[in-house]
Amino acid sequence: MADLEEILKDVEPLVAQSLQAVSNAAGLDELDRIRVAALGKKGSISALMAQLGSVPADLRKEAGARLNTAKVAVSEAIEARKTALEEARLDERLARERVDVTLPARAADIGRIHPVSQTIDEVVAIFGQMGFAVAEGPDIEDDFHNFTALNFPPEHPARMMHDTFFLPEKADGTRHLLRTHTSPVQVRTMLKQKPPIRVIIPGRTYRCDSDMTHTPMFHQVEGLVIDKTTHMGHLKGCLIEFVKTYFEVDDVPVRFRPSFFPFTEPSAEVDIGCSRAGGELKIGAGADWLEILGCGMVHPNVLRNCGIDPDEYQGFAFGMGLERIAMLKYGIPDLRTFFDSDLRWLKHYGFVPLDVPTLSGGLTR
Ligand code: 2NL
Repeated sequence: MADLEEILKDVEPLVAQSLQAVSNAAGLDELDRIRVAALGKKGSISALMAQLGSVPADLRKEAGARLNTAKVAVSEAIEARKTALEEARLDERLARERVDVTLPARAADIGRIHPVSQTIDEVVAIFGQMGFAVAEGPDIEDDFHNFTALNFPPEHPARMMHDTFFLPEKADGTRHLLRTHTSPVQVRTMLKQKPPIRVIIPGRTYRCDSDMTHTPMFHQVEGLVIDKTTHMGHLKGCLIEFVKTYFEVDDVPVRFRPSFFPFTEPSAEVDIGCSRAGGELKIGAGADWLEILGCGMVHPNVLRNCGIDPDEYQGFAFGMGLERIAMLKYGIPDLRTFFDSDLRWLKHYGFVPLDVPTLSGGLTR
């Protein structure tokens, strides 16, 4: 009569040997070989199980239970070791592939921001800080929004064919046009929004003009402030603040020179001090003046045309050429190169995309 201990004498050493091998396993491959050697189809523990058939019936149940316990013990040890090895492998990989997300971005060749876009971003950052919102409107306009509402007299030369791009005439005799300034967006803003209003409008503008200093498409930024007591002092303070911040100079002389626009009264052009010593232009105190923008108090006719009562409200407006102020700040000598799509030019005068202009972080780095 076979006795139970006799049948199972090999089990304990086998389990001990397997557990030892498992805890010594240095890698997942080795661990898998140990699993196959013990629990695989031809494994040592599987071989013992296969002999259960020849165990006397009265001992078979107990022998089976003991063998199963052995199998579970080895199997659990393998699983635990596997988890530990996988975690160690993951930790090692995480350490090896660690990325320092606080490092500055590399100025890799991911393109450049065009100086016009950079200048728009800077202007928006400056006026944004002063509480201005950005407004946009269509490039294709009608006569009312581009001229009539802005107090242009019917025979004003700017309305002429040779200054304005007109679209083909429609059946009713009217024709659309490419906006000659961004002012129609201010007209639209006043028509749909109750004062107080504080907006700037950067955008494309079009004039039938092309020579050394003019391109048929160029960019403007205009600003508009309307409230009950807005006055010329606000206009001056606002624009002086802009000039100092934009050109990054504290002591820049600013001069307001009387001028004329149909849509403002009084009107002024703004000059800033500069020096041209040795052929190099420097913004700031110096012997020369440089015109940079036009401005004035919004004409009462314009307010009326836009549904605002000039006896209750008044405001100021200003406009400047973006390419011009970009050329002055960044020393770009030729306007027409802005629109050549020359990659070498863009590489030289463009800006790295991740250096977004902010007043706290600096407009330009
Ligand atoms: C310039 C001068 C200017 C304005 C633009 C404006 C707009 C409205 C009403 C009144 Cl809706 N004024 N805009 C005012 C003064 C000057 O631009 O030299 N731009 C390049």
